[in-house]
Amino acid sequence: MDHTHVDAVIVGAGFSGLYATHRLRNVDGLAVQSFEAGSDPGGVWYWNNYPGARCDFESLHYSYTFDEALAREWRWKERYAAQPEIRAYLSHVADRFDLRRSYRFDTRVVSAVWDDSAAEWVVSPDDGSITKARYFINAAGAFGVTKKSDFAGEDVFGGTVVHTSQWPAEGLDLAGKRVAVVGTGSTGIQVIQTIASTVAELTVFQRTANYACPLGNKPLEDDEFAAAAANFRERRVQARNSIAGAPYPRAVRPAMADSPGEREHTYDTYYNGGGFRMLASTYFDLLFDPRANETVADYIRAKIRERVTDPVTAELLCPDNHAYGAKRTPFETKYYEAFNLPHVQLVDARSTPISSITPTGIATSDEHYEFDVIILATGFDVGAGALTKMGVIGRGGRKLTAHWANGQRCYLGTATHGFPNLFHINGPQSAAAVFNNPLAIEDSVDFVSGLIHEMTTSGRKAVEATAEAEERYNAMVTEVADSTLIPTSQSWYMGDNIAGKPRTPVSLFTGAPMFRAIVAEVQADNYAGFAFA
Ligand code: N01
Repeated sequence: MDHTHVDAVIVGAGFSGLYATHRLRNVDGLAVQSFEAGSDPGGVWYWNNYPGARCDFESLHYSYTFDEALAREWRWKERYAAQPEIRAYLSHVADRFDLRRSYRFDTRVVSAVWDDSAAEWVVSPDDGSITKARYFINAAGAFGVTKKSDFAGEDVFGGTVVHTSQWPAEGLDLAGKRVAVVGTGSTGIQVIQTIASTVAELTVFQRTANYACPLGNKPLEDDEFAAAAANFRERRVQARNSIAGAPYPRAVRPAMADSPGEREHTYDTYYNGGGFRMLASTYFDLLFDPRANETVADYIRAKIRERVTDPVTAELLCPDNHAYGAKRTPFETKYYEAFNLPHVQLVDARSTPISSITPTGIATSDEHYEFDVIILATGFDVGAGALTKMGVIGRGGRKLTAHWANGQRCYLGTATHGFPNLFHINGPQSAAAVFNNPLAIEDSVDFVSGLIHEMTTSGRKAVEATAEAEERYNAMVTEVADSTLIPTSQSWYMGDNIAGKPRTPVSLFTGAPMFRAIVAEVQADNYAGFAFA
C-alpha cells in the first residue's frame, strides 16, 4: 500500500501539538505530519466550548514564551481569558507559524505500530492512509477523553442531554429552560455561575462540595499589558522558577507559625487575589499538614456561609470530606451567589444519589426532577486516555493498554519502556497537573527536540526509557504524592473518578522548579534512564 514517509508524526493541535509541529519542523528542520481529530486548532480549547469556559491561569502567563514578538502582538482582553479568545490565539499561532499545512484536521489516528526492523512507527489514521515515521509524538493532551456517563437512560430522555466537553459547536439555547447540571468541579462551577441568570430553573446535583475561591477576573488594562511586554523575559524566567509555573508570590511560612488573626489577614490578602495564589502564596504546608489545611478550609467555609443566604444550602456547599487542594482547586465568579436566586436549587447527590435519567428528567434515590436540558459536567478520564484509544503497539507486539494495565507509567512524563521513539508531551506522571501548561508544554517539547537531536548527531535509530528508570521514576512519583494530602481525597489526581482505573498519581506533584531540575539533570547525565539503539 502507498504510504507517506516523514521524520515525525504528531497527534494533536492544542498547545502541545502546535508547538511540537513548530519546533520540530520550523526550528529542527524535520519532515512532520500532524493529525488532529477536530476541524481546527485548539485541542482542549476547541472541544470545551461550554458556557463560561475560561482558563484559571492568567492569560499573560498561560501563553507561549518561545516567541517574544508573538507575546507582544497578541493583546489579551481579559486577565483570565475565556475559551473563544484562547481558541482564537491558537488559531493565530497556527497561521503565524504556517502550521496548518502540516496538519490533517478531522482525522483521527486509529493505529500506530512499531516496526522494529525498520525502526519506525507505522501510523494509520481513519482516512485510510498510512504514514511511516521514525518518531511518534503524543500531543493529544490529558483531557481528551470524556468520562463515560454513569447514568442509564440517556437515550430515553426526551430533552437534550449534553456533556460539557461535547457541547454543540452551534451552541445550545438555554434561555427559559429547566436545566440540570450534574457535577461541581471546575467545569460545573463555570457553567452554573454563567447560566444561572438566563435559565428558567436550574437544579444542581452536587456529590462533593468544592473549595472554590474567587477568580478575580477583569479586563486586562493597557498598563498591565505594557508592563508584561516590557519585562517579558524576566517574567517568564520568574514563572518557570515558581512552583505553579506562574510568578505568584511564594509562601515562605508554615500556617501554624502564625496566630489565627495573622492567618486570617494572609487569607484575606489572597482570597480575592486571583487563582492559584490562594494555594501557592499563603502557607507552604497547606498540602502537607492536615492542621494547616484545616485553617484554610475553615476560612473558605466561613466565606461560603457569608455568601449564601439559606443556611441549609450554605452548609451543603461547604466541603466536609477532603482537604483544600487535595482535589484540583476550582475558581469562581459569583458562583455561591447563584444559589441565592429563587429559581436555583441544590440537590445533595451524595445522600440521595442519581439513579437514572428518565424520559422526562433525573431520578434520584428519593425524588424525580423534570428537565428540558441535562448538562453533565462529570469530568474526564485524565491522563493518556486519548493515546490508549489509538491502537498503539510497541516492541515485540506489546499493546500499550497491556503495558499500562496497572497504571499509566511514563519516565519524566515523556517515554514508556517497550515503546521506542514514542514521546509524550506532558504524558502521565509529568508535572503538568500542577504546572502552568503552556510552559510545561514548551519544556516538554524542547526536551524531546533535544533527545531527537542527540539521536541524529550520534547516529542512533531508537531510544526508549529503560524498565528500571520507569520503575524508579514511578516510585518517586508515588512517594511524592504520598508525602502530600492528595491521596487522602478521591479525585482525578489519583485516577479515582474512573471506575476500575488503577489508583496511580496522574502527575509528579513537586511543582515546576523541581521537575525542571530533575529533567535538566537527566539531560546533563547523557539522558540517564534512556536506552539508545
Ligand atoms: O471534572 P471533575 P471537571 N454523580 O472531575 C461529579 C480542568 N479544567 O470537568 O467529586 C454525581 O473535576 C464529580 O463529583 P465527585 C481542571 O484541571 C480547567 O469539572 O466525584 N456527580 C465532580 O463534582 C479540572 O480539575 C479549567 O464526587 C458526579 C464533577 O462531576 C479538570 O479540568 C476549567 C458523578 C467532575 O469534576 C476536570 O474538571 C475547567 C455522578 N455519578 C476544567 N460523576 C481551567 O480553568 C462525576 N460527578 C483551565
